[in-house]
Amino acid sequence: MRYADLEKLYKLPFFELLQQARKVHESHWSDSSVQLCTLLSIKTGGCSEDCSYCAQSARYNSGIEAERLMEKEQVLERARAAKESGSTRFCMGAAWRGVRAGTQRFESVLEIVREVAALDMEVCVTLGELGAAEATALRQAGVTAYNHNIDTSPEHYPNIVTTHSFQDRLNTIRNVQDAGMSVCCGGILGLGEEIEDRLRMLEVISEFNPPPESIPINALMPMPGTPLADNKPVDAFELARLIALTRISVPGARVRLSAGRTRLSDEAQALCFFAGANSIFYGDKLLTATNPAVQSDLALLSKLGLEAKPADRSTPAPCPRPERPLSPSPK
Ligand code: SAM
Ligand code: DTB
Ligand code: SF4
Repeated sequence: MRYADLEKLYKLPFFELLQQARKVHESHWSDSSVQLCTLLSIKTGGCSEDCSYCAQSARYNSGIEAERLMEKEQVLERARAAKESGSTRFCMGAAWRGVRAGTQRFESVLEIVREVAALDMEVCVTLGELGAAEATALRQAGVTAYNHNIDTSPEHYPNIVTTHSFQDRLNTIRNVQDAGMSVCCGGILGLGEEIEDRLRMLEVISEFNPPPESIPINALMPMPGTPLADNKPVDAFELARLIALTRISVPGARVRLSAGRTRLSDEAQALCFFAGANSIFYGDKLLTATNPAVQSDLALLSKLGLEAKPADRSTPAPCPRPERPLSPSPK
């Protein structure tokens, strides 16, 4: 969707925007299902990158210590427990700049993926930068979706990260799409960005070809020791607005109400579901930060009459739209 159209929508009175989002939601999603995804950090901390929001960067004293890649059996235990608690997608994250085919650590990840896939869960990984060979190997091992966020606008990105570029992020996303995996790509609100940056981010994401299968919208969880530790909390109405815009601009994507739910009331979360969110991270922990308890999430879903979505490993990656490039169009 073009920037000008996003801007027009953004300027609508809140209830009008929500009404439009609701209409789009209802015409694309016949049920009231919510996708439950469980995160596990399989390799925590010590990351070479300088993402200024992240507790796992080795550059900041956030109190998160660098750990080694978890053992396969431990990961499987957590995946089985996640399945047991009703989760259908298991998302494994690693604090790496990227992975390279032929290395021991990449082989270990492939081995873990094969066994998690055998549990009949949707398997998502987020390992940083990928080349074509790595993307193909992950797909063959059983990964269904790859999470790689663009996080903010191309213009604001260099203020947030300097050790890799926005274009590097897009290149990885291209490799993921070419390998036939679904793309999970979203961003963070609260990075000191302007409204224009949020709209630009959505412009880029909504023009991906094929469109992303899921879009995580995170609200910054300020991490002590990071440059953004003192940023002010994201306003719940702003978050709901962005979710509504995401729903309208990518109608077929699962829009995930992601990091930052611990700061939201049940009512604010309900507003976000109404605006078009139909996916959450489920489980008491995100990667290093806390998430609402499973029991309180189940209670909230039940109060709202929302159901957990069943797993679907057969979900194909979204089909390409004809003739639309994956690159940010000029403003
Ligand atoms: N290293 C990989 C990468 O950068 O893609 C994967 C892990 S990284 C932690 C995954 C995403 O988590 C980031 O792109 C960002 O959107 C989100 N994230 C990280 N720290 C966050 C924070 N403090 N608050 C909100 N979202 C955060
Ligand atoms: C995403 O968009 N959010 C998740 C997942 N993808 C990997 C991560 C949120 C991390 C929140 C901060 C933490 O746990 O350290
Ligand atoms: Fe590393 Fe990812 Fe954190 Fe950036 S967001 S510092 S790449 S773990």
